[in-house]
Amino acid sequence: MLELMMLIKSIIYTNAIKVEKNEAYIIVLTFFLSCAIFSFISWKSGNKKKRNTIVFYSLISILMFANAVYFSYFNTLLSINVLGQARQLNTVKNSIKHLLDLNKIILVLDIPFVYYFLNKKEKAFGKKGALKAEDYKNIFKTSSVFVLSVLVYLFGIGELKSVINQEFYSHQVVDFYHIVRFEKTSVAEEQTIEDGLKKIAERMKNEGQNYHGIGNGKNLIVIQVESLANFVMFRDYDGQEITPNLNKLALENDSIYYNNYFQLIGKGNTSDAEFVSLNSLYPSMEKPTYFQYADNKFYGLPWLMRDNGYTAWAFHGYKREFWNRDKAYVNQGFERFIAEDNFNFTEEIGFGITDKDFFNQSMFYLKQLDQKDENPFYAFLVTLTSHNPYEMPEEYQKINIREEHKNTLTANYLQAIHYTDEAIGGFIQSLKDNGLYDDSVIVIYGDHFAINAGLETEEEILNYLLDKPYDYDTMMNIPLIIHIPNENLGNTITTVGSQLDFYPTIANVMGYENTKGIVFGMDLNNPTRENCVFPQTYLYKGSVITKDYMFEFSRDGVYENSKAINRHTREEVDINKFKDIYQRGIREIDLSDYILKNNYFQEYIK
Ligand code: GP9
Ligand code: MN
Repeated sequence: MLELMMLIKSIIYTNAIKVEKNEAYIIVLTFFLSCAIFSFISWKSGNKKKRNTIVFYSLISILMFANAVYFSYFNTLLSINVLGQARQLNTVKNSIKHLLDLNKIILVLDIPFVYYFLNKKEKAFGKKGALKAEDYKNIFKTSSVFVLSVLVYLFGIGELKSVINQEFYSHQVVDFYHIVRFEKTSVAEEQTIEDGLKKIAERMKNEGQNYHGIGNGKNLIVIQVESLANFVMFRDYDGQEITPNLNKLALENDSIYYNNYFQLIGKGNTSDAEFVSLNSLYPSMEKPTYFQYADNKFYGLPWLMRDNGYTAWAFHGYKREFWNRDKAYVNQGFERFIAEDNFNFTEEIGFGITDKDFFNQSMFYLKQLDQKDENPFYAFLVTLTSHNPYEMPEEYQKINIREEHKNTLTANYLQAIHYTDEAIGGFIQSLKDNGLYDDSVIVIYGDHFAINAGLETEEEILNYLLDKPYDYDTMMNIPLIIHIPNENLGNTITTVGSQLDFYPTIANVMGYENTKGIVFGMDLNNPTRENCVFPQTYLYKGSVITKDYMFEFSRDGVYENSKAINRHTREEVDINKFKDIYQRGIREIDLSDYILKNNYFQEYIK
């Protein structure tokens, strides 16, 4: 009976994790593996048979459910590594009601019934008629033979890798293997890595004069905005401008606006957006980078600014230890972290302190920072209110939403980001009122997407709002604005870039050269190569976004099953022309990972 339930669950599960190829093989394999595992438990458990069976059954049902929910948010399967960070999975926790549907709930709904049934069965059949250890042994043997035959067959037809990467049980094994495997680089490999890193370091030498040093000597105020997606920029909903303050700022004559700019985060959401922007390194894909590499040495933007006389402070109105910021910020180079405990709440929305409170009270600390010494300062502010699920109190819902769009995540988001936009407008005014505006470079960008692509509930409103399909390239597109009061800039940059390019771009605007670290990004104002984005979350590692194309590396790990589209016409294109760039992406990510794994800058920065 349980095997049959597993068959049904396997069908629901493969559907939930959007298996596109080999679905039938995957389902059959899960079924035979379930038969083998359950008969093995019954055969070996003696009088603990019932307990062991129900415990195992519940465990795998919950794991399937967790994977299905996780997948609908992150478009990838859960890893044991991430389970260790469960406390940080706030995004999923808060938006869970938008991710749940009956199909997923069914995966765990039957556990009490199964428990009841197993109890009843034991009483009804008593000793008589029940299967004996010998029977279970036979079922185990038969199903194991089936499992092996299916595996051999899949190997024969060349589909083994695709199936193993997606099938429920084998995914757990593959995941576990990746975590425990012991990797030692050989001397020859070390040499190629060193050569690779040397090439990356060489391409950093950029004599680009576009906007070079225009912010030199000024304060640097960077605002990383929670869930600020680019699709709301210059967009209105039934004639109501969603982000009027940001739009105005982006188009001003003293601003540069980057409209082809992308997120590049790993498992650490907001904190990875910070990490990648500050360091121009790829995020870790094992754990949130701030946790995994809190003790590493870095030479990111805060260090560069400090080496040039600046004082660097970070501001965020949430718990100090969240995302391990309190520890990670030390090696990131921040000298002080103004966190939740430094603010007073006048009201609370969503996560906690409102953006308006945050900005208003940050002004007090900014003045302190300004008066600290003669030198300019670098302030890094991370906002909070426009966080998923974007539920704003009635009085802050300023956008009139049509009846049919009400209560969608997107409609909520429009209200929340509209509020944050107003808060940013207020902050800029207050910089003027407090005499800090003219001497500051103000930089604003989004930490990551707001609405996950592929949510059925959001389709209607997004179609209404946008003029093209809401795919991953729209989802991951975030705005970047560099505003330097009284400079004659007035430019929109369409060069493709990502958070990886933030540090070299800002460093050149501020006029400081990074001579100590290695950065993987490029100064977007002085392109030296055709830039592209190599995402690893939402799209799998190996995927690429270029000026004209989006190459989605297949989720089953097989290149031939990948997909590519023209970003302008949305038409499918031949995947073969992406082979080189796909390999380059993996290579760059691995080189960056080498830096993290080996605490590379420890030796490099003296
Ligand atoms: C919490 C805030 C939100 O400190 O940065 O983080 P997120 O859930 O978006 O990663
Ligand atoms: Mn965030």
